[in-house]
Amino acid sequence: MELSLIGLQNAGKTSLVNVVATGGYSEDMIPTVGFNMRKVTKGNVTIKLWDLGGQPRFRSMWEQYCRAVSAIVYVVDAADSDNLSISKSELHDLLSKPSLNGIPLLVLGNKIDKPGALSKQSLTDQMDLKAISDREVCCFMISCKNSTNIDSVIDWLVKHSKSKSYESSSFFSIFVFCFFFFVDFCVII
Ligand SMILES: Nc1nc2c(ncn2[C@@H]2O[C@H](COP(=O)(O)OP(=O)(O)OP(=O)(O)O)[C@@H](O)[C@H]2O)c(=O)[nH]1
Ligand SMILES: [Mg+2]
Repeated sequence: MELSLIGLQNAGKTSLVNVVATGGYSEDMIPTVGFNMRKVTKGNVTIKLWDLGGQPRFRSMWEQYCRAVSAIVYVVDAADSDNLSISKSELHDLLSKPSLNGIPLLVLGNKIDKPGALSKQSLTDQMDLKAISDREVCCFMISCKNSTNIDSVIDWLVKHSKSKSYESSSFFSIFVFCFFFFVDFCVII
């Protein structure tokens, strides 16, 4: 499965990739220039993660990297109330693109270890997540620093990769069934 990680600069996207991939966390992070691609294997699922830069100059490429993915993961710094309204408008702008219609969305409120971090209810309200009705939306509050709720994030990602592969394998089975039915039919005739 392929996923895109987006959100404003400093939200903790690259930290999340590191925690999911290796469990490692560092305070000394270099802002992502452009994007990074990492492949992470969990059980029998391999996830290709596009970790995109969150600075304003990189936001115009978010849509392009979200088009073919199974899910969009949007990371928000839940302790940075000053930038919450920008984060909200960037998210809603992105989701208004017709090319991204219906792609499931996972919103992660990160840095809940910090004093003053929002609750899940406040984040849901302030990001206006209830207004998103054209796709599946899920929200978790996490801390990359303390590895809080990282297991729930991984479970969600694996579950969504399974439903995708299940869907494609069912389509494949139906196709094979129809093909042999048609061949039998021609032979009988
Ligand atoms: N307290 C705290 N700090 C965090 C947490 N996650 C990330 N950080 C810090 O936030 C800063 C930015 O993290 P990055 O992972 O580089 O953020 P980013 O979203 O990838 O930023 P860009 O690449 O510029 O878009 C770093 O100093 C991290 O150590 C967290 O859960 N708690
Ligand atoms: Mg980064």
